[in-house]
Amino acid sequence: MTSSPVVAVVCGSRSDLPVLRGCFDVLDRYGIAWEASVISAHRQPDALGHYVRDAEARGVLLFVGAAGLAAHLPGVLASLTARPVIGVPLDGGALGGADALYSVVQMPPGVPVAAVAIGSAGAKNAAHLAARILALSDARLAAAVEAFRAEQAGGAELGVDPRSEPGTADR
Ligand code: AIR
Repeated sequence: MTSSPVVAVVCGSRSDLPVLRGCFDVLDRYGIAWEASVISAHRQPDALGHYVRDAEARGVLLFVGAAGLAAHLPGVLASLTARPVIGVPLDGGALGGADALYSVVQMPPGVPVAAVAIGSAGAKNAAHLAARILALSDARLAAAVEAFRAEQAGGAELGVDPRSEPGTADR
């Protein structure tokens, strides 16, 4: 990325990075400059505080926090910054991501986190939501969001024959 990042994606472990691929791809598609870091709110709490202050000073406008298990990273990010925080709960353990979802979504009043779906759908939607938030003050991005919506709306298929779809015969 050549321009200064406006979205900072932070995840709790290197093991989270593969599922975040969709987030980075969507940010790229919108032409949003982003940076990614691995900082655990539990394992590296001091580093997280330093990072958020530095990122804000460099012009980051919005944070995405992604973690599994007891996923406190988005909430701690929201405690450290007044900028919008989107939280992505990840499926990383015995509870199938429900543990992370509850950890991300059940924030106390006054410390908001915009929680998205568990896993890769949420990772992609974190980027789409970031684009919509940033588009409020960015005409180029607003046009890109509308272009995506139009493209997606063009995907409707009328009169499909479900019997010709592979893998549906035994359901
Ligand atoms: N995690 C790391 N620190 C705090 C939390 N909640 C999460 C990571 C990852 C999971 O714990 O976000 O989803 C397992 O991390 P690891 O490093 O053991 O693979």
